[in-house]
Amino acid sequence: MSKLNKIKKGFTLIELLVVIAIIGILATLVLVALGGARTRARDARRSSNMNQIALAMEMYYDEDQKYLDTSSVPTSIGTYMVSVPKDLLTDNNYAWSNNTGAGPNGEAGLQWYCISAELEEDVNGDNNLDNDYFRCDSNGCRETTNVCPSSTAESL
Ligand SMILES: [Ca+2]
Ligand SMILES: [Ca+2]
Repeated sequence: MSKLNKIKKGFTLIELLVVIAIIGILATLVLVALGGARTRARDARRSSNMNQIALAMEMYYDEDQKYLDTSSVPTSIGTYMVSVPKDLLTDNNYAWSNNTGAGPNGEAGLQWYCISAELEEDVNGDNNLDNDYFRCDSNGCRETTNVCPSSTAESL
C-alpha cells in the first residue's frame, strides 16, 4: 500500500470534530446576521405602515376637512384604510393619541392626530433601544425619540 493511499483513507475523529465545530460557528454567525436583517425588515414595515396610515388620514381630511377622531387607535380609517394594521411582532395596536379634543399645541379638535410605532433597532444610534419610534402626526412622518403624547402631555 502506498503512502498516499494511507493518507486518503478517511477523516480522523479530531478532524470531523473540528469541521463540525467550524460549521457550528458559521451557522451561529449566519443566524445572528439574519436576526439583524429581520428586525430591520420589521422596522421598515412599521415605518411603511405609519406612512400608509398617514396617507389614509390625509385623504380622510381632504374629504371631511377633519381628521378621524377617536380616543383609541381606529380599526379602520373611513374607506381609505379598511383595516389599520397592528404591530407585526407583538400584535399590539400602535400608540395613538386621544384626538377627540384640542391638541397638545392648542390645535382645534379634529385638526390633529398622532400615531407611532416603536422600533426594534437603535435607529438614532444612541445605544438605547427604548427611544426609537417612527411617528406620523398632523405635522408629518419622521423617526423620533418620542412616542405619541397623551392629548395634553407634550407638543407634537
Ligand atoms: Ca435609540
Ligand atoms: Ca425599541
